[in-house]
Amino acid sequence: MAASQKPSPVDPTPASGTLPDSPGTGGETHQTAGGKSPVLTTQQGAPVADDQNTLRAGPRGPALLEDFHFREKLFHFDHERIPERVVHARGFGAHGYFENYKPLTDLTRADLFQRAGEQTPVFVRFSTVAGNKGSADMARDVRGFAVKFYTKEGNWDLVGNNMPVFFIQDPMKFPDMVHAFKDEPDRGFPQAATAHDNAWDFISLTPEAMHMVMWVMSDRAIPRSFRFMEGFGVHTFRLVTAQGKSTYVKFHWKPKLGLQSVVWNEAVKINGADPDFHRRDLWDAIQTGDFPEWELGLQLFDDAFADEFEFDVLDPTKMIPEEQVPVQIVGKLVLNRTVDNFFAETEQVAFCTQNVVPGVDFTNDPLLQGRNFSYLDTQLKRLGGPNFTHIPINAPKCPVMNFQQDGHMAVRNPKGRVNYEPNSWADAPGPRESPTAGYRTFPEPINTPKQRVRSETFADHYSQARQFYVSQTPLEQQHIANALTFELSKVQTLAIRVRMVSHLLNIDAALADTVAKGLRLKDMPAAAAAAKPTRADLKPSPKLSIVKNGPASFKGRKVGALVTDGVDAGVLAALRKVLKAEGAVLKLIAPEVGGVKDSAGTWHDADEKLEGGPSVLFDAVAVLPSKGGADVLTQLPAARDFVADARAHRKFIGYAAAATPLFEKAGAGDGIDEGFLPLNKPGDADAFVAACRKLRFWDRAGAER
Ligand code: HDD
Repeated sequence: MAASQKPSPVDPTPASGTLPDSPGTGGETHQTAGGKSPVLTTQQGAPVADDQNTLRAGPRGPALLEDFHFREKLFHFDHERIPERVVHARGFGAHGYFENYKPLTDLTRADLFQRAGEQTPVFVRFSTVAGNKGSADMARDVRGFAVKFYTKEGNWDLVGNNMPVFFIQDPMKFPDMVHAFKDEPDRGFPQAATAHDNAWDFISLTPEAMHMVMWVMSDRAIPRSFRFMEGFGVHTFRLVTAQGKSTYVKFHWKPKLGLQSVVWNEAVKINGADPDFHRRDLWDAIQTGDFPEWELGLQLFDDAFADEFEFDVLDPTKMIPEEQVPVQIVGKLVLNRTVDNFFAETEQVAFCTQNVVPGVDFTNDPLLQGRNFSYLDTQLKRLGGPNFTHIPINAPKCPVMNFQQDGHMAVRNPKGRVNYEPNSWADAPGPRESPTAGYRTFPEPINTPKQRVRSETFADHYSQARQFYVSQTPLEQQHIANALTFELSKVQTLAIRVRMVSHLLNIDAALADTVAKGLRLKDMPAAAAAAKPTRADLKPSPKLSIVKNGPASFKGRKVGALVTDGVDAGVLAALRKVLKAEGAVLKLIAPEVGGVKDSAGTWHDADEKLEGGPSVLFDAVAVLPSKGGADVLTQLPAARDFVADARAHRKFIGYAAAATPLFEKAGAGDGIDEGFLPLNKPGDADAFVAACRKLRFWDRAGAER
């Protein structure tokens, strides 16, 4: 059987396509139940005759060691797993491009920013931090927002988060922080949660964490979708021009669809109803052509600003309010392609903060400097050797020319005799460095003693925590207090709870009071000793609130319509039409997954059976039973929960008049407020969808569940 050039069915990276095709089995096919299939082979390409039975001595005899197909199959299976990331293990990636709006030649020589309209391929991986690979998406946690730009002058990795600050100032503390946050070592739980003693013990002994704590206890830590959250490069970086001029920069990603989060009770229920909520959302959006977009924003400043700013721009626990240094939009990021293979791309992608390109440089932020060591180091363990840059998802899309060679799994091997420089091989000397085209580090003068110290300028731990808190709407402040109360209520050691409240007193007295009451502390502790007093004069920054920075439309959001047989055909059609025009999605939820027949006798397949499609999975709901259908729904606990949760989570609820008995049964009967909108005739759909643009009816009376 002759080998052919066609790719074999096991070609690991069809999309990236930089690996040589495996020879396969000559493209021979077999007729099978599912149509024509290529012939199954071993990894060595030998065709397989029987993949159902091991080779054995007689039908009931022992297995034979000679069975190379079985041994190879099991050997490969036994080695399928690679170590999961020590943090950010659970992630989801997608391909896309970055489009530069205008030349930034005055700011940076980075090639991707030189020409208007130029598109640079990117791969983005979103993640949670603490949970393992199989944990649920909606954990209260920071979200990773890592972007790999495949530029013409090498890969640039902007490895950010959805929060602009971090817990610690010095990378020496990173292993302690991560140990404390993850599951406790003796018991192996809790999973993907900081609501336990070790986490809060560490936090309460680390005052520099207080600003980040405010962010993580806010609704930023339970985003509705990756598509509706911001991203931040966190550290101050440098942009450097061809002439060597440096400008400080903070990188921002702004979601085109505005910000949105869920409420905590929803988050808890989403984790049960759909642990893959975020990855499914991103997958569905890209697969249906609703490509998520973010704009890249730059906060630019110079040494003069850095000197006069209230905080040290090298301190990663501080941010620069947008009101102080506006964010300038310079380009957009579009995610338009899901991966072909999760392992090959999302799992094997290796982000390294040290991956910068000419025109982008580091600053002396100590955390950034520490990260530059850690990321390269971790890939060696995770991906098994120094050649992880040969894996297609990590390989630059520009020429790679150097004399590094060999090592495990070397795929990109140079030809010829020369593997060093300088050399005197005139005919093929190989690559040489270029002082003009090459990367040049910004020559920042350094004249300072070597020492292990924390800069005095990093000492104010509470002022920006307060600024974040006072920038929130009252409802968002309540959510922060609730989150702190919940997390600390899971802490079994009273002294830790008390210590945390003593820090909160330095942030906001009312917040400390609410949490202390929520925990029922017998006595209010004294405020924690602070190296610097909290500044109450920092102006609130409206950009820090999610509610104040919501979307302009209901685009990209989902309505779950609970329907029964006899649902009004005209209303359903109108709702579908108006939502489509808005760029939103309608999902039908029915008592049975098969679907329902509408009032005109038309059949509609259901997207979810009621029990599998609770209202927590949607941004707004419509409750559209027929009269007879309402009698059925009132008997179903899941229908009552559907309504009760939607109401408690302050969602907009469109409803047919026939739904009223269900509302009563769900305990929502006398609470029909302006967030409930009638959907009795086709013309009602416009008003309902217009209301949904506000996302939630925050004014609804009564506490959230
Ligand atoms: Fe980190 C992964 C973001 C501080 C060490 N980090 C990782 C990822 C993101 C971040 C998004 C996942 C990348 C992916 O999807 O593969 N990390 C941050 C941010 C930080 C930060 C925004 C602070 C500003 N990290 C940080 C410190 C250290 C690390 C201080 C160590 C000194 N981070 C790692 C790591 C990881 C990682 C251990 C785990 C897997 C990986 O790198 O590739 O090296």
